[in-house]
Amino acid sequence: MTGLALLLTAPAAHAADTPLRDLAAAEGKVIGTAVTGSKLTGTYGDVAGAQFGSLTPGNAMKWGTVEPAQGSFNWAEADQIVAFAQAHHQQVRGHTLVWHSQNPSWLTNGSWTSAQLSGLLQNHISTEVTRYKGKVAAWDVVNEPFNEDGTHRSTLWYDGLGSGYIASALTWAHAADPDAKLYINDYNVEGVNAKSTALYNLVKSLKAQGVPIDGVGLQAHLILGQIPATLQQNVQRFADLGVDVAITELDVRMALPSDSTKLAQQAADYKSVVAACVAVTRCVNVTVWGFTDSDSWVPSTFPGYGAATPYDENYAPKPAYYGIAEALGGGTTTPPPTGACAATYSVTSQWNTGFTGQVRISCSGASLSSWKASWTYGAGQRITQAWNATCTQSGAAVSCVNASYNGSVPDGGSVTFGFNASWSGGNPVPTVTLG
Ligand code: 9MR
Repeated sequence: MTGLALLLTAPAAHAADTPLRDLAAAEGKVIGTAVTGSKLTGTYGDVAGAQFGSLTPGNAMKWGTVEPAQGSFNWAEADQIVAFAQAHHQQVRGHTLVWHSQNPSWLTNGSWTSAQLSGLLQNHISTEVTRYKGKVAAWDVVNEPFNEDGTHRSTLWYDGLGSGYIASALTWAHAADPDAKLYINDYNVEGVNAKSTALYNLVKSLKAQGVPIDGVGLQAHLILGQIPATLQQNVQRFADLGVDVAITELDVRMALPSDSTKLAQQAADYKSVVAACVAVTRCVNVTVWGFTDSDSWVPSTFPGYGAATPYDENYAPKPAYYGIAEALGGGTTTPPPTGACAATYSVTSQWNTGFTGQVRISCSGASLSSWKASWTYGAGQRITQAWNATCTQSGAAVSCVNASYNGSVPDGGSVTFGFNASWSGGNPVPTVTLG
């Protein structure tokens, strides 16, 4: 069997495009990604280093990671990420000092007086912030303090220390590194709603009390086609309080499987989020929560959902990557098609005067609703009969269009058609063009 595949589009990485970090810098912004330390080699490391100006350890700086047993510290992954960032002239966003989740069991299972709890928290914050003094540009000091209705979440910290734990944590962090920018970070606070208004009121009151608060982090774990309409307005109202704003954990999840329509919507969604940040001077950083679909929390947390990041699992940039680039002013970048459909021509049997041929049209990351496959015979071959397509031949030019029932080629699917033809002298394989 002889085969020839023709790629219609070029889905490969576009190395010549201006890196996102440079586009962002030209806008006075920083584009970042969450990373997993053990993966920072090979292509993952290359992309993380080249495209992003800021790294957030996805898990490496959480209390449960850094102090799994009381007084026994494990800084290995955090140190590695910080060293990588320094080598690549990147900022680090420290994540996170005070949270209700991913705490060590010795802490959560302990029974502490509020004085003990306060001492533990102060010690944790001082130890970690001091270790990375001058190396972490911004800390998510407090993570996810609110319920959806804007009341304080019941946590180890709130329950044991009252709402004042937030001001205390910020004050302790500031004492350990006065130059680090200190943030409160939460999810579902991207648009104007009860939760973001509670965060707004908290920041306003902390500012009024002189508590060191420099920024708010809007996580932005978003759903395809559901970017809050009030995002930019919300970013602006925080900026107007006199704090910086960062989009700290951006991803846009979709019901799987992805297809070209969803990927185009995702590109628009990423673009609109980044554009909202670009539009507000005090929005300083947009960080994606993992840059590749191979390193995302989404599929395991939301079964049936995924494809939430700007690169696919093989590190090829998706339309979302180009959506980000466009919002950062990379206007000359033309997003490539989301994938490719390929036509493979093969001779399945051949005898002294004739042969049977087949063309398979397969799509990956793209789809077709109708198709036409064309080629030119170079040695006088003539189609005599075709099935699953209507083929016409004029001179050497052959053109086959889909039958009424097989025009649609889904993303990840294929269709085939066959034909008989005559030949003499030679039967070279032609190049098939899809149109
Ligand atoms: O990406 C993190 C994932 O690897 C962890 O399993 C998960 C545990 O909750 O935490 C993820 O990161 C979270 C971040 O720290 C805070 N906001 C929500 C993120 C997604 O869960």
